[in-house]
Amino acid sequence: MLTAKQIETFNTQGYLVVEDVVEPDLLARIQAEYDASLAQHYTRWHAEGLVADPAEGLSFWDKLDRARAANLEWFQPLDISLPHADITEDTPLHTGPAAFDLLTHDPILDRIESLIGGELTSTPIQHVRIKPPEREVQRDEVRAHIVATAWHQDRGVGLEEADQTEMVTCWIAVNDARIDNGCLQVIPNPPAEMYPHCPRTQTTMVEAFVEEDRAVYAPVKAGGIVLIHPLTPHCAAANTSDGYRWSFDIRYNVTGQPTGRAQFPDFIARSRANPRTELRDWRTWQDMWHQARSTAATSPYIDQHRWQHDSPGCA
Ligand SMILES: O=C(O)CCC(=O)C(=O)O
Ligand SMILES: [Fe+2]
Repeated sequence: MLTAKQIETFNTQGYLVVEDVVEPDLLARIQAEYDASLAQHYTRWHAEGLVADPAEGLSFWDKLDRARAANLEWFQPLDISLPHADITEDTPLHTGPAAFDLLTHDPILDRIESLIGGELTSTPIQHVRIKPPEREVQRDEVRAHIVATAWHQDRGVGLEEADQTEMVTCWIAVNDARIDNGCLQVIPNPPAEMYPHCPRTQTTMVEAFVEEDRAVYAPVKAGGIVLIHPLTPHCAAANTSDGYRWSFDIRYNVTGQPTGRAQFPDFIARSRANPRTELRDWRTWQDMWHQARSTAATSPYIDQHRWQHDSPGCA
C-alpha cells in the first residue's frame, strides 16, 4: 500500500515514483520468458534465411540487434497488445505466464488500490517498450514503443467513452531508466481538464499547452514504477545511450467503467468485494487476446484515435 504522504504526492503532483516494487524474482521470470519467446521467433527467422547467425550463443540483445539489422518486425511479437490497425489472424503478440503475473502482481495492485480502490480492472491499453539507441533506429520508425514518446496525457490516448473513467497508469522499469536512455518526463500539478491533442506521428498535445520549463525527469531503477494520473502530461526523450531501454506500461481502472478500448480484452485483476471474479489463469488471458485478434481480423476497422488533423491547433 502507499503511505498517506505518497497518496498526497500523487494527488497533487499527478505522478509518483516508487522504487523496489516488482519482486526481483518476477523481473527475472519476465526476462527469461522474453528470452524464450524471442529465441523462438529468431529460430524461425534463421530457418527462413532472414538472419544469418544461428540463435545459439546469442544473448537476447544480440538477437534483437540482428533482427533490427535485418530490418525485421521484431517489436510486435514482443508487445503485450495488438496494434491499432492491420490485424490479421497471424499478428503476433506476447502473452505468457510471467507477463500475466506482472499484470496481477500484488505489490503493484496494492499501490493502485491505494489510489482508486479495491475493484480493479486491468485494461488492454498496455505495452512493452524496448527502445534501442535512437541513433540506430530506422528514420521512418515513429512508434512510441521504440523511439521517443511525444508529450501527451493518457486520457487523450483513449476514446471519449472513457473520459470519466478513474484510471491509473503504472510504468514499470525492467532495466534502469535514466535521463540518458530516455526515462519519463512529466509536467507536475496536472490541470483538471484534458488538453487538445493532434494526430501527428503519435498522439501529441498541442504545443502551446506543453509547459516544458516545468517538466521534470522521472528516472527509476529496474523494478521501480512510476504511477501517472491520466491528466498528467508526460513524454520520453530519445534513448541517447548505447544500450536498450526496457519498460512496460499497464493501466487499471475501476471495474465497470469503460477502458476506452472495448474491442480488446480487459479482466478483473482484483476485487475486494468478490475475489472469485478475479482472473487467475494466464491461459484465459491469452485466449481472450487470441479471440479479440480473430474478431479484429474479420471485422471492420475500429479507430482507436479520437483526434482529427483539422482540430484547432493541429494545422
Ligand atoms: O515509456 C514511454 O516512452 C512512454 C510511456 C507512456 O506514455 C505511458 O506509460 O503512458
Ligand atoms: Fe502515456
